[in-house]
Amino acid sequence: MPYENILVETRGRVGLITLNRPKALNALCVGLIKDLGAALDAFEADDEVGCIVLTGSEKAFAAGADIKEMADKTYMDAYLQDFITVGWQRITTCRKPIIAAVAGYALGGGCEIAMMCDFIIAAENAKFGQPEITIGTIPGSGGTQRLTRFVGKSKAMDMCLTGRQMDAAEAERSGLVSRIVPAADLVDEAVKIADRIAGMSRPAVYMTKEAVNASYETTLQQGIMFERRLFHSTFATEDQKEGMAAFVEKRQPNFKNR
Ligand code: CO8
Repeated sequence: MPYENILVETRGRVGLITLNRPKALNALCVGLIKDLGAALDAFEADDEVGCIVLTGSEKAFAAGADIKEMADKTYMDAYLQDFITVGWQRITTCRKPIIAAVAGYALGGGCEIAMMCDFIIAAENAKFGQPEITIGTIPGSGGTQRLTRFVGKSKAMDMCLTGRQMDAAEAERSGLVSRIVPAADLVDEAVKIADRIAGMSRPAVYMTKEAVNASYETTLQQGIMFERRLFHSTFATEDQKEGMAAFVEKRQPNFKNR
């Protein structure tokens, strides 16, 4: 399927989506969000894809929602169109893991999209921020909520109230990103990590993702019980038998349900 605002390819069992609106620093226009949703649908349906990487350019992962597109919206437009909700949430409903590989600017909606992914790998030049306040609005796609959960209230409040940017080192220190890599290696490193995940048992991958995500939505005791039930259920899978047999036999596992 041809896309106008993104590039899509597979590398082995990894689906790679590259945001591609260079003239607008990958500003997230409606067409881009539609393309992204369609690409995720296609990868989700493809059994040959086990993990997805979402990236941008070296200068910008995404510089936010498209300001030119939304500048003249009225309250009624925003409310009746359910602006933001439609399309943007597709990332959060994907069962396959999505790694955000961020170089350059991840601002506003760009930072929010990165935070919707399962984890973030940053290039040394990555810059994260929620600058909406500088243009008279506030984050609209989870920025005030997810950033607070990642970095805590003090830093999230600082970022959202001042609009300042956080560099890669601060983002890693604060728990927003999982690793930093040289900009030139970003996509290759992200694909390597995604490939490792894509080689695991798919049911175990899905269950891991469901269990970690549950920790945001529930109490510790309920989360632990949810995890326990999923853990028990892995003993009904062929891949658990294969994984543990391979360990005992000192060989690599050959998972059936990848
Ligand atoms: N929207 C539209 N166009 C943009 C955006 C954007 N967010 N960001 C950059 N561009 C365009 C510029 O207008 C410029 O286009 P042109 O050449 O036609 O004038 C081109 O990209 C290059 O940008 P700059 O010349 O500004 O490049 P610089 O290197 O000088 O600066 C910056 C880079 C610092 C990233 C700067 O472009 C900037 O501040 N951008 C805006 C950042 C911002 O405020 N983002 C938040 C937007 S609001 C938001 O995301 C709300 C999210 C709510 C949920 C989503 C709802 C859909």
